[in-house]
Amino acid sequence: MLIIGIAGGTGSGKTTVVNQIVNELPETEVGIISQDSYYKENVGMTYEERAAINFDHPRSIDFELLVEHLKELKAGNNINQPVYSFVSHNRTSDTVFTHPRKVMVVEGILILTNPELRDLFDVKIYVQADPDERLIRRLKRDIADRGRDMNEVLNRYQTTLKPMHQQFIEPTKAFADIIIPNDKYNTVAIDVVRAVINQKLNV
Ligand code: UZR
Ligand code: MG
Repeated sequence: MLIIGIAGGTGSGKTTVVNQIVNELPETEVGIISQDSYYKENVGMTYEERAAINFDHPRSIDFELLVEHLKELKAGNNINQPVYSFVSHNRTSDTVFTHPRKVMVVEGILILTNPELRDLFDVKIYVQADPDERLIRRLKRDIADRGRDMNEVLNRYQTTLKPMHQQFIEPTKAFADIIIPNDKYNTVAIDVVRAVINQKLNV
């Protein structure tokens, strides 16, 4: 199994890069796991308390479970992935039955902050985008898809997203094997990653 970790700040375009990498690959050979599914379960908290959680700090992620699940997949076992709700800010009672695949892609803002997880990745990728581009994308997405308003997004960006990015996310670029610029000139970087994957799939 080839495990690829893809990190990068919020709005850097991780999802787009993941899609660019996996499109053209046979669906049966590739699985995608999102860090978003592994936010910790917030037991005994009110909605207001949960909404106030710093979701951009490494301690908000259940890395223990994510590491355990990846090890299970690597050993050839199936897992039940948790399902997280951004609306209630909590883990739901649903799970997603997930099979091991030849290539597993793990994506999320904080996935390169955890040493155990880093050790499990065969290839570590960081998606690089300018902060203003990231803010623009985050603003558009949170307003269109997550029911937030402009003030809320801008406040959160200044008070939480930006400092957490500088403290925890940006420094993990140093762990990356490949840094992918998220713009129209990234085709070479994407091709390199695809070549690594194809080599693995052909053996
Ligand atoms: P990406 N997030 C939420 O908005 N609500 C939640 O319940 C859990 C997470 C956000 C989180 C982070 N921050 O910036 C973002 N907040 O999801 C990461 N607030 O997702 O990598 O797609 O930007
Ligand atoms: Mg995303």
